Amino acid sequence: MIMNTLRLQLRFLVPLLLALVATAYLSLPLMDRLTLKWFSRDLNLRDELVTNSLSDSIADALRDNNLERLGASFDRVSRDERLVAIGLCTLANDFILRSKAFPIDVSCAHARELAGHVYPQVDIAGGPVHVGVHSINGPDGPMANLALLHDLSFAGARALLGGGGIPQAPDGASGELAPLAADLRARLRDLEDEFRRSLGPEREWTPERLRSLLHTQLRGDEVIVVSNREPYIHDYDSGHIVVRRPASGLVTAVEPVVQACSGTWIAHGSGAADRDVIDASDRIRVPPGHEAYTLRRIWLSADEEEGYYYGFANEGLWPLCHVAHVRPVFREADWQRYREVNARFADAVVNEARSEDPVVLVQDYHFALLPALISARLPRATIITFWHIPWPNPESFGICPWRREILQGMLGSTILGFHTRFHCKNFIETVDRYLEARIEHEHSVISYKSDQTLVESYPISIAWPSDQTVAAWPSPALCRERVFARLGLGVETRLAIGVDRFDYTKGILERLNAVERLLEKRPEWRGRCVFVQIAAPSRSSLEEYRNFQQRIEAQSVRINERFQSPGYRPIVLIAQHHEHAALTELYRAADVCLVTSLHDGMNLVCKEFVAARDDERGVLILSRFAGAAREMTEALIVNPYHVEESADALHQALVMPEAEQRERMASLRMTVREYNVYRWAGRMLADASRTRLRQRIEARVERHRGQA
Ligand code: ADQ
Repeated sequence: MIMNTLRLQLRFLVPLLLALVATAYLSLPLMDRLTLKWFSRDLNLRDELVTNSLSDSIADALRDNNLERLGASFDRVSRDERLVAIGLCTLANDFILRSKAFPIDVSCAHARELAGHVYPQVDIAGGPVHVGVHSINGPDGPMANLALLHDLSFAGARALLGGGGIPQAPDGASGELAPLAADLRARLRDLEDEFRRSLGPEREWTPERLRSLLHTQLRGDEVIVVSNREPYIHDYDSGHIVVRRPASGLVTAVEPVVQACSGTWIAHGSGAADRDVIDASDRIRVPPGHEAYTLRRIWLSADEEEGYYYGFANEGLWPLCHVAHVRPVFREADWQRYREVNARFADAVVNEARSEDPVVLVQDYHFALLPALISARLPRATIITFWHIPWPNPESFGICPWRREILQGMLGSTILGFHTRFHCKNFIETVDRYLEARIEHEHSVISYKSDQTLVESYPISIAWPSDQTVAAWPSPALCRERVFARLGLGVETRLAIGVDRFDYTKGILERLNAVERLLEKRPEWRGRCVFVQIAAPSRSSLEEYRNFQQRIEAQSVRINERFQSPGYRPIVLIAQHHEHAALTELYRAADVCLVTSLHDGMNLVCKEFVAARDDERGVLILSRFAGAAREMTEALIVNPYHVEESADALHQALVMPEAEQRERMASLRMTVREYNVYRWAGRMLADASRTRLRQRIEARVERHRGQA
């Protein structure tokens, strides 16, 4: 395990070293100090990880005076083609142990001295070698030093370095630079790819880590978020102003990120009391009582909302991108409103920007045109667009009459994110089909006109609840007691739940069919199993949505009439928005949670359910057509169109032994905790910071070439 970790770390160490050497070769006038610092910092971080992963076994071996096993480990590790040798030295610079290939003419003292250099290298028989020396600490302080020697000559390093050796500041570098510029560019891309892959799950992402990333890699850069839905809605309730949180996966995911990095969030002001709480510039600090960032509200006329939001976005793009067999509707007038509203939000971004190169996070399918509009007016901005819903295949997308304009708009993004690789692949194929763009499949980069867009998957998630949050929750037993009392359920009842917006993509009808089939084929559950569906009304001004809600209501009544008995109704449908605490209570009270989306970019309800179950009880049934199914494989995965399969899964969940529930839930919880929303944002922002760095380096290379 330790050795695997070590090998993994080394894979990323060497490219970074190469980049460090390349940086030195090209000299400081070309690469600024920031660049050097960036490489060194990451190099040191990797070095520390390697040492940390070995230090326990070294400390144990020293304490037990058992060096035999350690020697074998050293030899095994140094069989890696990139690691020349490992040596363990006393604090007085005597060797305790060294692998067979450790060069005879490099002493502990020499290694320490070399490691202190800016370019810590030595030439040995095989070529240039990098030297790192790191302290091994025991409970009472430093115990020994670990010397790590890495080969720098492999994988074409010599070609890049022009023969190896310790890099010198080049005389007349400009003449030699031109052929190197292309190499450098390619190398930087490779480096970015490898570094991105290295940001694996080995360190947990937290708000602090995200904040530190913003402060170190984006160094206080300005962050602006744009979404249609606002995170806080002010409304009137009996003459008083109240604040509501919308039922929105996007808000659930993005809000903790903006809280972590402050900045400005631009969104449509949709609450009846929204205008009564803002300042003269339509701004308000939120969250109420814990002000951490600025919400800037944009006002839309009824006509604009009708055409842009309900029309083009929700009757056109939403069904276009979801395979839920509802026909998309595209109207010319809606398209015009969509274009106008995108332009209005672009104005707002430009007005809000305090610098010429902010980091702008564009959220979702309401703003496909926004990236190119921003890029035209703030060419140095870094635009990260995240598409929260699936991306269809090129044939399906071809239905949209303005397919080219949509794609052109999105390709104004510096980074374009989807939940899964599959959606990225569909997008790249769609661009390939409808635009004349250059696609570098290897790096997942699309070049269109003067813009380059990295298309990458960033699976979204939730903020993992802190220990304090969990400690404040009522116990699962108390939650169960309260929910059962409220719903009038007998103590022996098994409770299955569904939590969704009222949306035809969520598979609510299919879920009801599964409950009906279960009661049909397994009469033992009649009177003993209740399914509670919480559904927040959504987009109710659209006929499709009103019809859908009516169908669900009618279906629930029909199933209840069929199976109810005195004191028993199998289906409880609550068409209401719930506060977060009420949802947590329900998640903690339930035996089973059903997520049966017909198609879903990710789905956060399943992650919220798992996060709420610190008792490791409860069973998740999850549609294979939700993006979440790719990560949450310990759920009972179903095809929601297959009613028999879903009914059987429900039965299996209801009878699942406690030990199996625990095993599955513990594993699901580990996944959601590790792949949390800070990782989602952190990976995107880290990619943005590397892109910004690369662009700065490329601009300098170009300038230098121009001068040469
Ligand atoms: P949504 O389609 O909105 O999100 P989802 O990811 O399931 O779907 O998130 C719904 C959110 O609303 C959850 O946080 C849930 O708790 C909340 N919610 C649902 N019903 C509620 C109710 N009755 N009362 C209060 N809150 C309720 C879109 C995509 C998803 C993607 C997210 C995030 O469609 O696939 O996961 O964005 O990218």
